[in-house]
Amino acid sequence: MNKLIITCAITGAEVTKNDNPFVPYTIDEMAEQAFQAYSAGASIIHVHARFDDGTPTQDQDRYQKIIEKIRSRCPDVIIQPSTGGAIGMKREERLQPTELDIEMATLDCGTLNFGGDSIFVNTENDIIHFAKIMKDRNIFPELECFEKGHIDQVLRLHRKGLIHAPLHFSFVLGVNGGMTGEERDFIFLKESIPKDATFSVAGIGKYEFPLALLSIKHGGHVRVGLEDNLYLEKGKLAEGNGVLVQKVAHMAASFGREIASPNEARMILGIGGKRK
Ligand code: KMH
Ligand code: ZN
Repeated sequence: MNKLIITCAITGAEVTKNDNPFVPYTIDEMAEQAFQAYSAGASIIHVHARFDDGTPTQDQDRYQKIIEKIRSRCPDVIIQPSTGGAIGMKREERLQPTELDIEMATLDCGTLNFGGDSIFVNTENDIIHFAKIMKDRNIFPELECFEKGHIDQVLRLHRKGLIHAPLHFSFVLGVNGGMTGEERDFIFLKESIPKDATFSVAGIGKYEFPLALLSIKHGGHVRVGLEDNLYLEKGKLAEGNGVLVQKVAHMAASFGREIASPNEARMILGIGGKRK
């Protein structure tokens, strides 16, 4: 089977140190968490910028500093900034990191409720705009789909020539407002994308490891990290991102699936050019 790409979503925009004291806010904390994840086998680091007090930001200078620091610790890793940012941020604010020298970013492919009164807004025009900016700037999009309708939206835009192959999906399942992450959901989504597309799964909360296991078995890729899940096992907080990645690496080993290095991940995804 193909090698496994592990992405680590080290911090997110919503979780806080009150939820888990290892959630990184400062630049040094982010670099340390990225390093631990990379050392455990992550080839992609999904990052949201935050200020030292934890406030999420899409500020370009802040991203630049975080990226430089992560690269100094993990020279070949793929850094994947978020263009989702935090709930309520506007298009241009969210797009700031795409002006930096990055090779990959998330592209959120539909609107959904996000708990309480929160709505994560990604209109069709937002998606088209984000896709065009990423294409123009040679940034490879990870197509974040929180339910099946988002996949259909991607495929419609792909047919119209507004989202380009290679298509790499991320099924983000278990958001309060999105699709659940049961086995039947996984199979349905996996069978809904083109045969030549690649995919990764990001299970929120309790779905993180069961979905990781399914994806390992079915030839998909896996995202874990404190953005998505705070626990190493039921009732036991994860002491950082490294242990979450390690758990997936062990699962992969038990299925005889090798872990991709960052440059192998670039090859698998079809991202042009090697870093380092
Ligand atoms: N923070 C969420 C509202 C992404 O990174 O592209 C959006 C999110 C998706 O985390
Ligand atoms: Zn994110």
